Amino acid sequence: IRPKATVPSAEVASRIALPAQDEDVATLRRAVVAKLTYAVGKDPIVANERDWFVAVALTVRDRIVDRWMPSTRSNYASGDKRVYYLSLEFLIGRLLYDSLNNLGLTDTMRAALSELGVDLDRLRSSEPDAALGNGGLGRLAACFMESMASLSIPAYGYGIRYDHGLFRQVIKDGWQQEYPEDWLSFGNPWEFERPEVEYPIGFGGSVEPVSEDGATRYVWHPGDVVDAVAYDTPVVGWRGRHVNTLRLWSARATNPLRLDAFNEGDYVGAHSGRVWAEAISDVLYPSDETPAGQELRLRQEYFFTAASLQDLIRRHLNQHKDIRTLPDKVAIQLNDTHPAIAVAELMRILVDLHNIPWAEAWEITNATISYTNHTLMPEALETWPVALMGRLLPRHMQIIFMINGLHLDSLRQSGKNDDALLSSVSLIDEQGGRRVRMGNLAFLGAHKVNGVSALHTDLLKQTVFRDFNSVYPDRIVNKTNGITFRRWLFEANPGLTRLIVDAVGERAMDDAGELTKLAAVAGDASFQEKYAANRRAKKAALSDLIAERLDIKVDPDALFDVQIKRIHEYKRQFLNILETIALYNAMRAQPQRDWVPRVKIFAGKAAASYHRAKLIIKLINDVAKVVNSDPTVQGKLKVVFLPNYNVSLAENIIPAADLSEQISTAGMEASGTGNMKLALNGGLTIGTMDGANVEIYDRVGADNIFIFGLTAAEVTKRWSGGYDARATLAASPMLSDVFDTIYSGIFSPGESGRYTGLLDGLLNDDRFLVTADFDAYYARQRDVATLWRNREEWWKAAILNTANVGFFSSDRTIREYSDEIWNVHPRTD
Ligand code: F58
Repeated sequence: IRPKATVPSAEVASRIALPAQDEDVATLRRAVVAKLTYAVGKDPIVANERDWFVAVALTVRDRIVDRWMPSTRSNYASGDKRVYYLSLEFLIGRLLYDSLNNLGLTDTMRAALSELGVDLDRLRSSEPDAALGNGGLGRLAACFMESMASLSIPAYGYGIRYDHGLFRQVIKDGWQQEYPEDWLSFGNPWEFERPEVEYPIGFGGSVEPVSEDGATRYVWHPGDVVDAVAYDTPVVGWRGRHVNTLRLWSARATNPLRLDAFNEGDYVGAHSGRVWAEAISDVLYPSDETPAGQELRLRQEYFFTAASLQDLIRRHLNQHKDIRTLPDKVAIQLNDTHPAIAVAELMRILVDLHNIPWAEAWEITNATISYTNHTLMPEALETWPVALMGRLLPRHMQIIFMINGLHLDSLRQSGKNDDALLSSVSLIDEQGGRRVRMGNLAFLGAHKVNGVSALHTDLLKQTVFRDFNSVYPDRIVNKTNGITFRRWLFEANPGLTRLIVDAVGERAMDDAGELTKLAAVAGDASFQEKYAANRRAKKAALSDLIAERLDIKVDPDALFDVQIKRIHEYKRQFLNILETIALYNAMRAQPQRDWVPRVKIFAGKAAASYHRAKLIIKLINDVAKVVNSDPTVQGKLKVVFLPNYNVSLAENIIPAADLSEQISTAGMEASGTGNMKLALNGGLTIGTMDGANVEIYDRVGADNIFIFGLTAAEVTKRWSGGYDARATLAASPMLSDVFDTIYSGIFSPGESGRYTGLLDGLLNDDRFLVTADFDAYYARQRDVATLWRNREEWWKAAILNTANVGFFSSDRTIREYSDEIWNVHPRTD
């Protein structure tokens, strides 16, 4: 029997005093030494950097906890609605500076440590990145958690505490290799293990119909059960005003050891149950190339969704007693379809466990859940074989069939008999082996479905959810993504932050709208000089990092041209490297010309099984090798691929970027958020009219962004007209020259055919229209060089970017979700 949580009365709570919040250097210094001594168990004389980091993190965590308790208590006291953000990914990065800055303790802590002979900036690098996400989707969840805390919105993030986050990328001879990531190997000082918060999660087994009073109830008898154990990380908001909880689940076997097998000498077999069960929270994004991998992924999805629902319903019933009031007190946001099984699970809980009639249960479910879509790419929309779901989650499969039957019947009854429409809105894809469409399940189960940029939302309405949109015209809404300025400006670029505050005042740190006031000084020579000096310092630091990691010397005065994101064909790193080769050819043909010196910087990971993306990484590295050692382009062109891109590396690159590459095929990047981070830090965008680029363009103005290429509508037209890349190639001498250079084998000595497949692939089926956009991209890059020569105009454009992107604060995004989807209102505690 687990101890029951008690909710203290307001009177008792008010008697539990919490420590004072303003601290001086000496107090903090003593607190750190006490942690080092009593919690880490180390004498300051022998403590290493890691020990100091842990001591500092624990000291900071105490200060967060001091604010966590009142936040939680006031949530209970007010009875306000809570937001539950369900996400299979939280790409958090490091927390030390995030926490210190939000608590306003950075300077005090720096001074305290310096009295102890410890350098805070060096400690920072001892913290491993929490890389519990792949890319934008996971990072968005982390930004949202920070903004919800900053806006005092009572919220929980729910996800999985992976033992191993996103793989560590090593570049060996130009090829990507993947190694397991080990963020927990020295423990995690930010989290609290909650062994008492544990829920059984069933899989497989059978469903038994039970007749009761003339009605039939269904009882699921799972074949096996895994326990979900909670780990809590407090998330502190800006100025320490409010603290929310990120609750991540770890899988535990119900019977970790078979003693009989052990005693017979089968030491490995004795643990096999544990290994199977705990595989669920072992690794982020297991490869879904094999059926075993697919099954593990579905297990992960159900595991964390079911644990989260049990947890939030327990909390709701403790506090409000009546499950029928769920939609008044709970908003569940599904971050993509990964937790979409929540629709069936919530129905199961309501109907099977709480005896709520089906129709009422459906109303409750629909009013509680909402869903965010992050992609239009058909291959990225999740579906599960009916056979797999029926075996792993037999009751859920029945419920999904039931939902689908009622849904299709009601459409038919309302006169919508069109077969094409019915089959497109069905939860089951009947073509080529029956599969459950998780996007359709999420759509149907949600009262609101949102896209992540204006363009993406429009395209959702026109493409994947066209028929759904005709049936439920008010369901799809737009919520353009955002980023937390606390991390992506204040922490990553303190120099720029100081400049901003000096120019427009301290309020800019609380209200991103204040940034627009910077426009007044965009043309001011002395402000430009300071802005440029800050950039120069960040570029010098990045140059040092490049020298240290790659032994490549780059000139901090060159134009830093940056493409940092997952490596994917639609993001078109390929287009960028083709343009690099064209520029290289042009420089070699006319070495005397007055070229603008450029450093092409790439970073990003390719999915382990994505061979073409890995070949593109190899091509970038092969080009780098040739270009960087060619004396003809010395001082003019360098190519750099920085390995193991992660949040911390992004924090180093973004403030040092002059040019931001956002060059996806129009219509394919749902939003992008790196584009916002770079623009905020004054990197000018070269990009297509895709995702949030469109909205960045609207805000910074045509003169301060370099747009090129086909629009989304033109892309569709090109495809439908049967695009012929060979004809494009024949018409472009520049591109033909680039192809010839690669075919010649100069980038692949000893293996001249290494890139033949990649290039032929473009010619035979250029799905991402790389060849179609090449000439326009090359030309736009020359415009970039022209503006670069005009230093005043360049800096003016950069400052106007910083000034005009306040809209992309995730605080704005979260306010919109709160008002239009969740119906929650920021607290004022
Ligand atoms: C990204 N999706 C979108 N998916 O590509 C990007 O445009 C958008 O800005 C961002 O979401 C936030 O809305 C994304 O990052 C993934 O990482 C998938 C997760 C599941 C496995 C496959 C990748």
